[in-house]
Amino acid sequence: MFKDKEIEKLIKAEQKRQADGLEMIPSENHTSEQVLAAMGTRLSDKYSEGYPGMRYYGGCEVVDKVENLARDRAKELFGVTHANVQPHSGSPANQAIYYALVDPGDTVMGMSLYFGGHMTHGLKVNFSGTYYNSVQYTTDKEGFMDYEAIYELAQEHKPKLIMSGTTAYPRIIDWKKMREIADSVGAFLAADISHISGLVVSGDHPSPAGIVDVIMTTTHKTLRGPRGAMILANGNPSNPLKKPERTVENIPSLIDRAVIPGLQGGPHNHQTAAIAVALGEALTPDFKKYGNQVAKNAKVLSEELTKLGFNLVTGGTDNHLMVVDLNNKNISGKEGERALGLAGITVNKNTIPFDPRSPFDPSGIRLGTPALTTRGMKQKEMKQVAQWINMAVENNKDEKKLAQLHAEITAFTKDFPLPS
Ligand code: DSN
Repeated sequence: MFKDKEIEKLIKAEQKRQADGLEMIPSENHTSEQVLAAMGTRLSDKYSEGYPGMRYYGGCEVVDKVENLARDRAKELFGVTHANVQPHSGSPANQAIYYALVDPGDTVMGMSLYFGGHMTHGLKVNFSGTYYNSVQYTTDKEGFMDYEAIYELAQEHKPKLIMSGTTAYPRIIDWKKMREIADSVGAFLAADISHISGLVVSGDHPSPAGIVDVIMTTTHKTLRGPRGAMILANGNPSNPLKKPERTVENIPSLIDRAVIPGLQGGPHNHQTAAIAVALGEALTPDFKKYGNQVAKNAKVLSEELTKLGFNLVTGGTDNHLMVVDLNNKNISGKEGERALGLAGITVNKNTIPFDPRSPFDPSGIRLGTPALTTRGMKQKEMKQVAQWINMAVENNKDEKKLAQLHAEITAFTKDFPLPS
């Protein structure tokens, strides 16, 4: 495969690590071989700053078609009229939304990272909390979004942009309530659906399309594409040479100008092609079944973990993930992540609402079902996975026992290969 044996060895080692264990970080997934194949192509060699039909380089006639295909599929899938498929990933895509809609120093509002938001939603050490006056909302004590409290905070601070969306929230987001809050202060409303976009496609989570002003999603989580991101909106870009006013109608132009020349250089055309492939897959009935199964699996896993005495933030899940409070198990999130990792179950440590511990060693872990569902696991397997999670947590100091569990899990995974 590779002439570079050092890198070949590492690629094979990572492939084996994924195949021999259970990837349960809810933002991860396994793409199809078709998506992987599109990424390893000559499209990677091509520079094409600009947009289809308006490039700064020659030789873009083929990549124009690639990008248009990705844009058309994105529009069809999410029911919008404009798609920008060039953001290199989620954080740069959110940066483009800020750049397009607000000025440095303006007030912006988003969910605190420590309550399930994202660092680009206004964390003080992130650009979004440094260049903008960021106001952060939290959840209630049980971990549910508290729309009344968010409304009150908006009245107090009058943000110009509200970022709604989450990375560690196990429940449905009420886009209409967020719209009412944004309208009450005249703010732009953005939805970051990176975690749930696959569930939006399958109908397991309501779509924000037609409710919010602009949508951002990464392409590699439940959507199961390559790493990357898209920004979606309604309306059509206007004359690219004229600076648009900051209005809702102008969001397509504002976003396109923010991505390039505002923030990025050349699009990654191999990545765009792989996004087009993933979107093509997401348009099939099989993908809808996949999303439905992700949600069913998460529900069963959450019920089984609860039966085994685990405390789940909000008491369960409505989507693909759950946040488990390990306080009653007498281990920290960091220790939980380590023990599960040794058993071959990859999760990440995570804060719980009002966490008394530090984010570097918080009280909880975050886990989800997108990658296991891609491998064909269903409700029956989730019951077994819950048992393994429990055994790993119960035996977290016993390295021998954890190694035995890993061997057992590796044997089990042989019936659930990575996509081929
Ligand atoms: N890193 C992603 C996650 O794990 O949710 C968010 O960007």
